[in-house]
Amino acid sequence: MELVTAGESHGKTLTGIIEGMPSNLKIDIGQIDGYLALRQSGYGRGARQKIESDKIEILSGVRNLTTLGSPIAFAVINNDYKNWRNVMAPEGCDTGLKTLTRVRPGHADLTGMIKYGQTDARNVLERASARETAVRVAGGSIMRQYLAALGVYISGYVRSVCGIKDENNYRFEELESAKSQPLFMLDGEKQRAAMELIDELKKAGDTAGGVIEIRVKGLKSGFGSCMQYSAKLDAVLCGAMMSVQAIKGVEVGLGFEAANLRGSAVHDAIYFDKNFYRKTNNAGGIEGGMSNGGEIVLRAAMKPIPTLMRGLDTVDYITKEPATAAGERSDVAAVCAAEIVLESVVATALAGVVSQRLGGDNMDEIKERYDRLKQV
Ligand code: EPS
Repeated sequence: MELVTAGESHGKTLTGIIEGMPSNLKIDIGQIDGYLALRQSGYGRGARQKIESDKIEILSGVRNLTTLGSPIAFAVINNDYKNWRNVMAPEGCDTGLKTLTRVRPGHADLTGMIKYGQTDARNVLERASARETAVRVAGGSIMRQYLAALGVYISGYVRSVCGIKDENNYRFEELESAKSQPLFMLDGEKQRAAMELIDELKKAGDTAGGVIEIRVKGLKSGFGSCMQYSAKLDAVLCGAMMSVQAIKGVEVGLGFEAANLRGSAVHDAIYFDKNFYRKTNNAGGIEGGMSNGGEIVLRAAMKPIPTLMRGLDTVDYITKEPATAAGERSDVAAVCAAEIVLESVVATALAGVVSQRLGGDNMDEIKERYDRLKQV
């Protein structure tokens, strides 16, 4: 099962197609729209979010709120297109408008212009923009409903913003309450400090990143593979997270911290009492490239957004003269958006892994196969 996306940031619409979704999955459109709204929320977002009000429009593959087993096509309309028609229209427009040549450090602008043979970074940045994540959230929310039908749930929260860190550990059931917080943080004091910092950065025309933790509960053991490198579950999930705009680092379980500790302090000892069990989950639910039945714990580091209102030093692509990088409007921080996007891409990647192992054409068949799996 996979998701393909298309669409430019200020184009007509973002679209997605899911291939391989089985039939008879009930679709909750309200829930999908809920995640789309959450992706637009969060302290530190910029002016664009006041223009957009993202909703999914399902175009095919679903009848009477139930999947048919055919490809599911869907769209998220860009409200801003009406203001950009004369810049972006596929049928003809003025490509001399809204050109960008003062290439922004940290963006796709410079390398993309050379690679795609462009003299205007607009032709690159429109697709590289994180606006594309709206349709990944829409698709990921459908994938999430497939996983939930099997009892697999995904949640997460923001762990740090620009170095202000929450060092606490939380139970899975506590995570969902983060979504009603302004920065999706669970430590109120740290969140207040982070909001103050965002206010300061906004005044200074600067930006912030952060660390996001994503957890998966209820996945049975044995998903992924120790037999072929490309099928390792950690490789698949981390690859999906790294595909999100602005993500520069990922870890599983103890992650980078494991490198500082001895083996005896890292590996989760195995016990038996009717079933196998562990007292710790430093592995983050994945051993040997396979889920081990424990909760999956993933973290991702988001770099500060590279469009700064104050503009960084750069060079104009055409004149080759020193310049200040372009910056019309920008988010100061988009860590909440990234949290929802990361949950969504993990859902999509995991649904792919699950469907590869279970196969099946309709949901009853798939649930039966999942229930029969031999467990650790
Ligand atoms: C983005 C720039 C901003 C962000 C955008 C990502 O858009 P604009 O150039 O229209 O002001 O708001 O993100 C979204 C529109 C979104 O929905 O997340 C960029 O350059 O990546």
